[in-house]
Amino acid sequence: MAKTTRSYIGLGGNIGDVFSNMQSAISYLGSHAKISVKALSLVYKTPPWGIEDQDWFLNACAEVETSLTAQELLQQCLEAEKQLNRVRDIRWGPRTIDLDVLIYGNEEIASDALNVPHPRMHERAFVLLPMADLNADLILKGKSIAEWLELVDLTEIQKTDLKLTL
Ligand code: A4P
Ligand code: MG
Repeated sequence: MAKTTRSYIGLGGNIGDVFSNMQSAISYLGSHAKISVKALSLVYKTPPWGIEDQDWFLNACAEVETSLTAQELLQQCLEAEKQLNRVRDIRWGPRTIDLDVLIYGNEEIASDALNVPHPRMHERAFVLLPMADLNADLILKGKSIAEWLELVDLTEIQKTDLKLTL
């Protein structure tokens, strides 16, 4: 592979067999010649954030190395969602699978189409906890993932026994 960038992808969903959808999304990304999936977090069961009147989510994160640009990587994530029959209707609403590009190297990009680091990740326990499995020392907005994690409410989140595979 040419010069690669380390990136972190957040996976979440609350409709249907979310674990199977997460695994399929990871396989889809990993099958791309320019994406190598390096590590996977544990899978967590998390209370819905934003719109609370919906089922609980499963959440996880993946560490990848890629020679794609951030925009191309997002495109692959959106393609994976499409393959898994994601229907977009309600913002923050129920979904079969949601893939977010959380971090792309040290790049800071702020546009509607692509915003990295993901603007809300540091305040979301369902992102920080799986991110800490992969890289608790990673610095985001001046604090490590471990430090951000101390500032959020983890009481309701449950670790599952589900194991994603590379
Ligand atoms: N977009 C911009 N930046 C990015 C990025 N870094 N990664 C654009 C991915 N997409 C990005 O996304 C809409 C558009 O955002 C994309 O087409 C892309 O061009 P979307 O996935 O259709 O919208 P969304 O996910 O409904 O909205 P948003 O604001 O991304 O929501 P979040 O922040 O992803 O929250 N509760 C729990 N417990 N667990 C969850 O996983 N997820 C959400 C969704 C709400 N509550 C949750 C969870
Ligand atoms: Mg999203």
